[in-house]
Amino acid sequence: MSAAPLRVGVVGVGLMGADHAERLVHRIAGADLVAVSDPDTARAAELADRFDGVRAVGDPLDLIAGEDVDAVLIASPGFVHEEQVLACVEHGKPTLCEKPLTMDSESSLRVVQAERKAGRPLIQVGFMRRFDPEYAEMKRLIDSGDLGRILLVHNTHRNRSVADSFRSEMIVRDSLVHEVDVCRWLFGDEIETITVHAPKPTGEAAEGVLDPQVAIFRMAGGGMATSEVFVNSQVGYEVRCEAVAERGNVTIGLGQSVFVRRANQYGGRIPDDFRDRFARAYDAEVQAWVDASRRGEVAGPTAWDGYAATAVCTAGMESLATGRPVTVAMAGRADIFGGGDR
Ligand code: ISE
Repeated sequence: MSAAPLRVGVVGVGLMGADHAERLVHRIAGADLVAVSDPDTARAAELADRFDGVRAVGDPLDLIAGEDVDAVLIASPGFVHEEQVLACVEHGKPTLCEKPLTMDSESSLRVVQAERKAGRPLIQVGFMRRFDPEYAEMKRLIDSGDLGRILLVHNTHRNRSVADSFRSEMIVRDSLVHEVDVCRWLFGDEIETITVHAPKPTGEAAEGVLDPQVAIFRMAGGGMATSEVFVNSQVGYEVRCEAVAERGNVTIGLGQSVFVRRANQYGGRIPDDFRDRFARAYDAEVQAWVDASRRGEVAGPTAWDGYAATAVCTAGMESLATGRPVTVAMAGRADIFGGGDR
């Protein structure tokens, strides 16, 4: 492990990027935040001013090339990820890229190929749920084999509300992508076919947006999963997952806050959004990235995981549009890695 702290630049300082910047400064060991970048230069400058020794950079590609930047955390919108991740790879910089890796499977494959050509793993994809203590325990139990083989997974994913610009296909590409990764990870298997159904939409969604949606995955090894994604539920942030195995089942996300009784009512708190619900997961994810980067390694979800998830979502967006099951088209792993493990 390098003795010097990892000098990190954050690209994109919207909700998630600003949250990661705070995290890097206040909660992550072995890292120094040195630069931030955003098309909204005033927002980047305002964030940089909050910390000592952090510069605001106009062009994200300048930040990525910066000699004072060892590693890059990309929290910009998905449509600029390909260019930014490829620039990181070109400069040989370890990168933590928020999901989705890119907008479609072809561009994600280009990223996998570029990393392969660079000759060493550099990319971690921000599927933070793998670092959540509840999901991690669920995975441990499933992998222990004590409950037998995993047969089914049922996911629920609800946001209180989203901006009107969050369209139907984004529910697949930006939200359901988490369930795609969770299912690949829990089953240890690829998703072969995806079907996305939409009931009559809620009146709380923007005009023309199909919300909620229900996706069905068929895993290559015969498992199945269902996922409800409802991004304008009006309630709060609710993520639940139940894995059904041959001799038992595991549920996470039932809520762990204190239980209060008051004025003839009882109940606990529902988190506001993902930064709140998954705060510990984000901390663990970024710490794992910093530690691995200082060792010259990559931890957690890889560029291949990002590509596989994008390939499933590309098929999912087609299913949403056509109403039919769509077979996921993916390059063979061996064609890219020649039988190697990454
Ligand atoms: C957002 O981008 C996230 O990644 C959240 O985890 C997810 O719940 C939300 O639906 C997405 O828009």
